[in-house]
Amino acid sequence: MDFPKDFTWGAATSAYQIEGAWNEDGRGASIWDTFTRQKGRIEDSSNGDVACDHYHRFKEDVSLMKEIGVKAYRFSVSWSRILPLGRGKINPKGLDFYKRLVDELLKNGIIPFATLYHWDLPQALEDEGGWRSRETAFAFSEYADVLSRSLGDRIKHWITHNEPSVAAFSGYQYGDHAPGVKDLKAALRVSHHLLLSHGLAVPILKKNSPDSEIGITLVNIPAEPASKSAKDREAVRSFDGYYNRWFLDPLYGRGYPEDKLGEYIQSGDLPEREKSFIKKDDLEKIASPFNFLGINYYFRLLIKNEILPNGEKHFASVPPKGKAGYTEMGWEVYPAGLYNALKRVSADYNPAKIYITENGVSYSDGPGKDGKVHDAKRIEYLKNHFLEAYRAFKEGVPLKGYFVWSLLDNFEWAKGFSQRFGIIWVDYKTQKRIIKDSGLWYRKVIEGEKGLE
Ligand code: IFM
Repeated sequence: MDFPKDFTWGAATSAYQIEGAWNEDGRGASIWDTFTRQKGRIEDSSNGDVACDHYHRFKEDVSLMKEIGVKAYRFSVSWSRILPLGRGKINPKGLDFYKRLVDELLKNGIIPFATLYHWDLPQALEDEGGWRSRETAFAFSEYADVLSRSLGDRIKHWITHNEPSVAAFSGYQYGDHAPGVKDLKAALRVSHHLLLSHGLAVPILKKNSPDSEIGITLVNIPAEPASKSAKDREAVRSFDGYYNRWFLDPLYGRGYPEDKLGEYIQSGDLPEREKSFIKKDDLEKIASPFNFLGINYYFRLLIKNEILPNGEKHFASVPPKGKAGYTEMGWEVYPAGLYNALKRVSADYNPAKIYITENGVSYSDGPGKDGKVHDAKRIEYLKNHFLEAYRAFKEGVPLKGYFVWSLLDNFEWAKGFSQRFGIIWVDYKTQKRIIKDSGLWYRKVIEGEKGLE
């Protein structure tokens, strides 16, 4: 591997998953505070009230980043720390926390990449309809304005949204994420308002932070047909339209994919075009030019065609044939999928810059008798994914950086604390941190030591 010297090796986290301090210094409630308190929502009945207590320990965490040698840190901002009710009254203590965090990063030579929305909508906005309401997109642009006016001098890399597909579909179609709604109609509305909010925020961020770069992060799920049949290939296209093209196409100025629009209008999941919540000019706003595309990659899916009892054509995922490795999330380990995702996005949409804004793995290895964490499987996983990213880079994909998910073990949403993605171990009782072997190995990769592959 011979990435250029300025390649941005980083690590990523998000606010609700690590910060804790859920009711301190004027922070308002978010939908995850509500959701985690509902019975049966979270596998181990935990919540992010304390999590990694990063709010109080951010200096220690920055010093660990420095020890690992990451060049950049991707974190998210808690909207309800800044605007406790989602809009209107600003909470200066919330802004102050992120100023202190960013100053600490800069002091240590670490580039901050700030994500505005990583799923923690202020509960006050949810009470007014949340992302189902168009007004939330405008509240988001107010939040982007407040944040970038205050931190635009220090932060030069902004990411509007993290994985809007997950926010829309897990939050509103499957209901396994906050706010726990199960309704495809709602999810499609939400996806549009998320994209619209991105489009509204881009010019605001540009204005308030003029020499910065702005992007959006999408999780890419490369799909492959389960067989060679035409039906399975058609099902792959349908899945890809649902999960990938639905977001990529409008961001890159193509509007929503016609095949999916037609399908949803026919099934009644989208209103007829003239009555639609997709208003004139929205698509132009969504396609507002931005600087980089963030790609998160975890797994591919093998897709087969399925006819539902009501005759509707559908897709389903099937397990791969033969022996496959799985992570503790139950996801197939498939490094070539990262290469495929990068090549495909690059060929079809031609983004000027791509960052892998998340990739990593959940394995629960903890401290051994020697007090160290020997997570050899994570090293193997990362190594193989780095190599696939490098393969794509060598073939011309404009890959500028790679953020490992995650810096710290943390609160894994519906799975609570049962999953550990960190390159740093966190003991949730004592809040002690230990850099895992993978973190020490990552340092060598970043330093450019030869022979690691
Ligand atoms: O922990 C999540 C993160 O918040 C978003 N991307 C996937 C990760 C692993 O599930």
